[in-house]
Amino acid sequence: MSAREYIEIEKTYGAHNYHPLPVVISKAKGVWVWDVDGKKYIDMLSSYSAINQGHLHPRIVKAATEQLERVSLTSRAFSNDRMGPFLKKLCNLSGMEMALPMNTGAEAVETAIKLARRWGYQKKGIPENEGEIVVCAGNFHGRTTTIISFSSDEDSKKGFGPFTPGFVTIPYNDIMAFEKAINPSTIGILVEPIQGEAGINVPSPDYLKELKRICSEKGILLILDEIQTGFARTGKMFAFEHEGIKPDILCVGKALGGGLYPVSAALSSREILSVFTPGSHGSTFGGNPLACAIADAALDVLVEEKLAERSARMGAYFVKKLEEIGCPEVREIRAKGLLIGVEFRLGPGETVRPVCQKLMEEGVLAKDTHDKTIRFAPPLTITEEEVDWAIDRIKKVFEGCRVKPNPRPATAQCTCSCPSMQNWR
Ligand code: IF1
Repeated sequence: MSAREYIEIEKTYGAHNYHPLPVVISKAKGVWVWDVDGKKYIDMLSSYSAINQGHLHPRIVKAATEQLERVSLTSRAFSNDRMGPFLKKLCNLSGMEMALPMNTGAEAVETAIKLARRWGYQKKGIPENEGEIVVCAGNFHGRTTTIISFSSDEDSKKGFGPFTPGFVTIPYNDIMAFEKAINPSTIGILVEPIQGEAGINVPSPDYLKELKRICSEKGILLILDEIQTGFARTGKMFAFEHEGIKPDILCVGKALGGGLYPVSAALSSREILSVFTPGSHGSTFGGNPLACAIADAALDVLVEEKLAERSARMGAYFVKKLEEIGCPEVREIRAKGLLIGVEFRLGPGETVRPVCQKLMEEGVLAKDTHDKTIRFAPPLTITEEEVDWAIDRIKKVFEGCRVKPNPRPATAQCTCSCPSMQNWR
């Protein structure tokens, strides 16, 4: 079948909840992917930082195939020989005392919300059902109904009400706003160390440290969502390490699964996690032996290949090369390690999708976030030569095309027939 035929079948039988670039990937290895016509591309998205170790890392694939010869799923009705050792490794790596394994990032965040609420009622003495969790405008924490209840992105929440109460929104990177929001019902704050989807928003240097100071003083919880920033993406194993603090609850996912399998977890102290008793929370696949074997190997790769140090080094190199392009259309480059956002000067209604389309034609797969920013987040295994390969093509596109207005149509100008598609993910 041709690429066009694959796209047609996908549009006929798949819901149109995405507007993907017209590329049909059939093979991947390391930082490279190939489409059905054999054309090679460099992956600058890493499935939103879920492929930090590179596509199909041999050690992680080996761990998966060996485990598939043994046992894949037992449920938590019984124990298995992979979960305990994996959770011990994850706790030691993050400095947290205990972990609750789940599957997707949203499930880890939902787990953290339930954990924080029950702690608020049982340990802090907040009256039942009156607890408040502070969140930040521009957040992205997943797509469940409770999580989108506190989203500030209309596309993510319109038409999905009624919404879950108990969340108070403040501006991101605003310490005074957090202090003002705190009241006797406040349980804590849920926040991303760097806001990914909002456009790679890197906060002030001491933001997390200040949040932690206030939470400690007030006896409330700092809940960090490191599902996108975790596992070496920002140049440290976890973004909170840049500020020398630790969260009370930590949500992780994406790259924990080594690009092979959905693996996530909510981590905390024994004291906080003690509010979960048998029957109070769970999941069919959470902590399954296949997930744990894969994640165990995924952690080993991060540590033994020193991917955090590599992310810091290659991120600095990548940003330097982007700055040297000197594209007048670029308003700002924001980065931490290999989490890089390039924001363009655009008029209202314009998007950078045409730039991403041209990058794709040159062999660079990247995605815009919130219309004006292109995210460059390659696998952390990327070499200097591979960055140079990408930069040569990025330079050609940035220099060659003035970012054309791409008015947000009442109906999509996309190739798909759905009228409601406003932007693409
Ligand atoms: C989509 C965005 C990124 C996340 C953070 C929790 C989750 C995510 C910080 C939930 C997931 C993914 C979801 C995917 C696109 C992508 C995304 F554009 F949606 F916002 F990365 F920025 N916390 N992010 O980034 O994890 O349940 O997906 O495993 O939904 O379109 P998940």
